[in-house]
Amino acid sequence: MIRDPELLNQLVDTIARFVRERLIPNEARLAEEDAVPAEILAEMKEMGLFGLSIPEEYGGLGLTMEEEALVAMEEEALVAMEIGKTSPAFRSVFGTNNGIGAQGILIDGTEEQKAKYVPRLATGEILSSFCLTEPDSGSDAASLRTTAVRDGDHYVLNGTKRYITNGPEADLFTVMARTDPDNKGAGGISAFIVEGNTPGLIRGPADNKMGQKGAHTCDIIFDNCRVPAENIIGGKEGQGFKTAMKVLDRGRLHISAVCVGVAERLVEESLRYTMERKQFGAPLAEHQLVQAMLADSKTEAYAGKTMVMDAARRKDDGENVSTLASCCKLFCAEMVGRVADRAVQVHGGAGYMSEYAVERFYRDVRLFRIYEGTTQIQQLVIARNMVREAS
Ligand code: COS
Repeated sequence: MIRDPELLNQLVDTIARFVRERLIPNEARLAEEDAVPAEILAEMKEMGLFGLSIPEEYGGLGLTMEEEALVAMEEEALVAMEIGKTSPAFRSVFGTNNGIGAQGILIDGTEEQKAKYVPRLATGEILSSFCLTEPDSGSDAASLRTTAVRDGDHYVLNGTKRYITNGPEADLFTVMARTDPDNKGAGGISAFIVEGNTPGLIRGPADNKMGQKGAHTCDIIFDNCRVPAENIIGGKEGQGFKTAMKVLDRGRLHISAVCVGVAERLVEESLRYTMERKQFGAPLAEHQLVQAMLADSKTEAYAGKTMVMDAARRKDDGENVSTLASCCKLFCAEMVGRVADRAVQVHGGAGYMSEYAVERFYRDVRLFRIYEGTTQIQQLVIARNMVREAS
């Protein structure tokens, strides 16, 4: 649902200018320092980027899913028209506050929890993070082992969370932990809001990743970490797994939009390069085998965009889009992988060199097929929902 096209256009224009004038000139620094420069972070906060999808009553811009998807795609697409070197890490720093870091509180939190934390998430005053994955629990999220034992008016958390995005810098964590030791499945899990400075919350060293430099992950270790009982999301035990799944339904749509944006960016990169470079006496873009790759990438990016916009609209209309979100994530994450592969291919030897953006994107997009549920988990969710609905 797009509420006011003119206002949305203004927002997209402002973001485009920011990308052109501030992000692109700082890309080399981002990669070199493996960190978003402090002044860029301050400007992102100033612009309201941390609260794009947070409701207006909590100080955000309150974008609908369709608006958010458009902005998410547009950012990448607009960058594409510029010099052509940027990193999804710029988005990652504020994306979590709009997405998996804040949505657990927004979707299932009590009014008190929302009032206490969400306004500060919307301004970027605090950074957030989502702790589900563990060393022995990834795709099988319901098997998590982190425990939360009630002790008076606190819960005591023990366990390790792994590959936690924004872990090194987050001020606020949504943590899924087992409150019922006798229930080894989803029903034994609760979600907690844990402040980053709570004694017993220990951050491991930053992970050394394949790509997405500037976006950091690490282990988060809970060692007798005492969390006020009032910080259990929604005030009820046993709801945490469902909260996590609802957060991921939304997150999967957002990631799909990002995949489409990156794919459009890569199509632009591929087109520009193949129109400039000549072989056999003509630009590469006029050779039919190259044209086939350009056309396939354009078509697939368009298909992904259409899917994401449809699912986002349905979500805004109140439909349960769990299956469709997984369809989008499955298709778009795989699609951008193919598009990135073709982008390297049409660049030839240049595509293997780090001064060309496609080399970096080739590594960056690999993550889309893994996080927020692997491709195989999306297949499982889709098929299970199909069977459930039919029976
Ligand atoms: N929304 C609301 N509730 C949901 C839900 C959703 N999207 N999906 C599942 N649930 C509920 C189920 O209805 C069920 O509730 P009841 O017990 O009341 O019936 C409960 O949650 C357990 O669901 P289910 O039995 O389907 O759980 P499983 O353990 O079989 O696993 C999968 C479900 C595999 C889909 C889940 O573990 C998953 O998504 N894994 C991937 C995790 C992931 O994405 N990790 C990435 C880390 S975050 S970057």
